[in-house]
Amino acid sequence: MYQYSRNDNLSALDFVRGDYLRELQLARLQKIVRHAYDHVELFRRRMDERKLTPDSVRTLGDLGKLPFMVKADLRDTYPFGLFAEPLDKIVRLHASSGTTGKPIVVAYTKADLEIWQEVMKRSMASCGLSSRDIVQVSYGYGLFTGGLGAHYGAEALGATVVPASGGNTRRQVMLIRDFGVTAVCCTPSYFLHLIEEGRKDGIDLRELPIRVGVFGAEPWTAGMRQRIEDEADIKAFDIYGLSEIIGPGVAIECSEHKGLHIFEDRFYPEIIDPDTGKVLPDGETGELVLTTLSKYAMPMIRYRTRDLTRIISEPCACGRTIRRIDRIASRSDDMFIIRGVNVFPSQIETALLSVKGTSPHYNIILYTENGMDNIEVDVEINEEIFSDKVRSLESLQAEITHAVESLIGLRVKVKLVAPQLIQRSEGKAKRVFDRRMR
Ligand code: DLL
Repeated sequence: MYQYSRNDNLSALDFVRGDYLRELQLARLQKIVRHAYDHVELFRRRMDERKLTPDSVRTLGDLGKLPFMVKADLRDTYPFGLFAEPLDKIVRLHASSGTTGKPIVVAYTKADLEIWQEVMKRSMASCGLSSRDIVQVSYGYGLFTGGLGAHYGAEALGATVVPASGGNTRRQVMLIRDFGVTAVCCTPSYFLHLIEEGRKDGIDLRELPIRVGVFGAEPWTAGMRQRIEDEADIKAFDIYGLSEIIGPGVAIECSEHKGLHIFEDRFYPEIIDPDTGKVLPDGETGELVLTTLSKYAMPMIRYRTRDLTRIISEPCACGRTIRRIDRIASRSDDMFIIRGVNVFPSQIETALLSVKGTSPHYNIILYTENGMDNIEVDVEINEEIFSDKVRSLESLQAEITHAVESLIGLRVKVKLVAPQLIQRSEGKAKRVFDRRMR
């Protein structure tokens, strides 16, 4: 039996029975594989090398035989080499810069954009939003998919959209107050910045109508969510996506906040062992691999996201029958190895925020001393801690050091830095600085 959760106005597809969904996925998969084979040279070559044809896909399980696609494929075929439709059918391009070299370019047909809008509309509804909401979109507008993705989804829902884009932070807070904004879409790190800038102008988000945050585009921990929810008195929802697959709207939390529902009628998820490429069963953690079941301008078949998670197939109390993925705590390429120990930045954030009174503004610096790799964590302290007579800075530093060291099992140097010294982000936060000598 399907229980419709509060505030839902999702399309019927969210409630389809599992067996029908599998049939739909297979039909869409067969069609998209044929389309990619017919129009994308790189894909056809890899299929041919493996003596596979589109007819080799007879069941969903057959997907496991197909070759993977990786980010380098997009760079190697820059700019239009993976397009599967002629340019006159392509109506939008987006690009993601990455840290090095050429950007990766992604393309959409009109129908692809409609699907994107639909999954974003469902995402907004899953956060309890409706046409009565005023939604401020503070993801960057432009080549980044965040701004326009959230914009069209919120608009399709009938909400009143405030297309603020990133930056000009003080004015953003003013708009939130003056317009009575009820939801903000941005990166969690930028929302922290909004809270802080508001305070400087005597605006406390807790006293305003804002009640929902749609946060994603970067990893954030449960501890960070708690801080944000407490400091703004809102409900924070985790939204996941990536340019290569569509942008935001691949997966979203529901009111249960126990994982992100993946819109698997459009994006087929697999989890693989990142070292062997072997498909892992639901429940096991590994690298998320996604196949776009109906994106025609640039189909991605078995795209290795590098994001680490697991599939949760148990039914969700919200009533949606599509599966969930666990929050993406990290990417396989975020991990660093210090003296043989694997460390994820998210572990450091978790430890840091478990200490009462710490600020969520920090940097992780990797450096070499006497030939050994080390970690330094710079944590900003706020004015309150400065003036806290009860707890000395030394004891705070010791507490943080202990929390981080016991979680990661390595010695770390913790430095407390003065308020406002850690750079604030307007989009995706950069918190790890690798200054190791190689
Ligand atoms: O960040 C799309 C997006 C925009 C998602 C707005 C959510 C909200 P890219 O710039 O291509 O696209 O970056 C994609 O960001 O592979 C993850 O590593 C990371 N990422 C995105 N959402 C989350 C999330 C957009 N909720 C890359 N949690 C992905 C953790 C996330 N990491």
